[in-house]
Amino acid sequence: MTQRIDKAFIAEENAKLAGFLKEDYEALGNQLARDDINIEDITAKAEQFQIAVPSWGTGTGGTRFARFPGEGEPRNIWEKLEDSAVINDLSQCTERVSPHFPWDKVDDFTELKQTSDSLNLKWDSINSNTFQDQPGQAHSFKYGSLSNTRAESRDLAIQHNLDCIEWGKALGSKTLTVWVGDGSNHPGQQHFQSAFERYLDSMKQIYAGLPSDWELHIEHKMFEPAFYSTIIQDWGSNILAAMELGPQAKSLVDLGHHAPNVNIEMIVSRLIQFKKLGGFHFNDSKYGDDDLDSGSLHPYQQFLIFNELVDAQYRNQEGFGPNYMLDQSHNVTDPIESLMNSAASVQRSYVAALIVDRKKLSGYQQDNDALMASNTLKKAFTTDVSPILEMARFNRGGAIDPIAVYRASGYRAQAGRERPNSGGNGSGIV
Ligand code: PSV
Ligand code: MN
Ligand code: MN
Repeated sequence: MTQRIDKAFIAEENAKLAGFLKEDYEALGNQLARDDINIEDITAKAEQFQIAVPSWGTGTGGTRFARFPGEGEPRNIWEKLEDSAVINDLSQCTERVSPHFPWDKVDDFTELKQTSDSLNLKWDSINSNTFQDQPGQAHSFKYGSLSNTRAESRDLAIQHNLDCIEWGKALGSKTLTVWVGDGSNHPGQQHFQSAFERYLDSMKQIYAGLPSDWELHIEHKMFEPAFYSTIIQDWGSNILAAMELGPQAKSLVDLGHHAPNVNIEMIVSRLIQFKKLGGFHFNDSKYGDDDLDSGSLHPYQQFLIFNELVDAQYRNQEGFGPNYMLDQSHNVTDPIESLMNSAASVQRSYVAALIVDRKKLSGYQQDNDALMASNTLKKAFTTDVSPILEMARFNRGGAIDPIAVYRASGYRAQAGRERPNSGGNGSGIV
């Protein structure tokens, strides 16, 4: 097993920065105190924040043109867990891993659960995969899975999702996330209503197999792989499906799955209002489903989403408690570094949203003072909350500077030696 990063080593590296952190934390504490914000309260909340890592994100991603494998990539779910443990040891906010079946090949789920326990990791939402055929598959998903015109293909897709629930039970998960690429590439290829009816009928069968304490998350995406129409193309179709299925069905928002310029934070607000916000796949994008690192392009959008989330949290909105997860593809960076950076970026948006002066904001909204309302949000967004994030990690035994500690540890080079024949991320994406 690839050597974990030693706790003593993390402590040694932290000792080099602890003095500076104390100074910066004090300065920020004084600044926040002017607005009656107690920095310790915010840090305590930051320490509670968790965002799941996708198992497939630990391998190098790629595009349909090429993939450039990185050194020492994990070759299987066990090695993906090792890398996930390193991410969590340093970041202290990623204790859950979200698996993708059958990309993650598992014979013995009890053994897998024991391994994750030993690494202090838990399991987040189970992702099913009916968007590609597996070797030897009896009935193809070429023309769709849950909405296929042929019952044999639909039944296979339904059964796979029911299997995912069983595997998830063994791992202690409580959520199934269903994303399908079903759709059409040519006008006229598909009868929109009949296809949606078939999809709903299949989803009802999956919903019927859901344990009472589970949720079923439906993920929408505008296009790709279908380039003319997609069955669950936006949050409208998504919430319709979730409402049709019942209270355990909710919508999942992947930030890269909307039309350009769509107001995602407003979609989030609507879903919250109707108790249908299931969770998130965080990433960033410039053109489409780019799966770039979270907050690397649109940190303000990410903050505005958290502004809605924190607002709902403070209002104790009924039925509110979404799953947070990263869903990214790392083509040119070390996936461990990108995932640590991204988790911290999302956590930063959360913390910045916590320091929004909500009383003032509400007053400005009431008085239609657009400029001051906007400035209230901007003030929180532009406050550098880094010392809070650093202190939260430090207090929990993580790294003040996760990337620096990771690089100094030599973990990647060691993984390269121990995983000589890596070169596949097991995701099937090339
Ligand atoms: C589809 O683009 C998606 O966002 C879904 O969440 C899949 O499970 C994942 O990407 C696969 O990378
Ligand atoms: Mn996604
Ligand atoms: Mn996607």
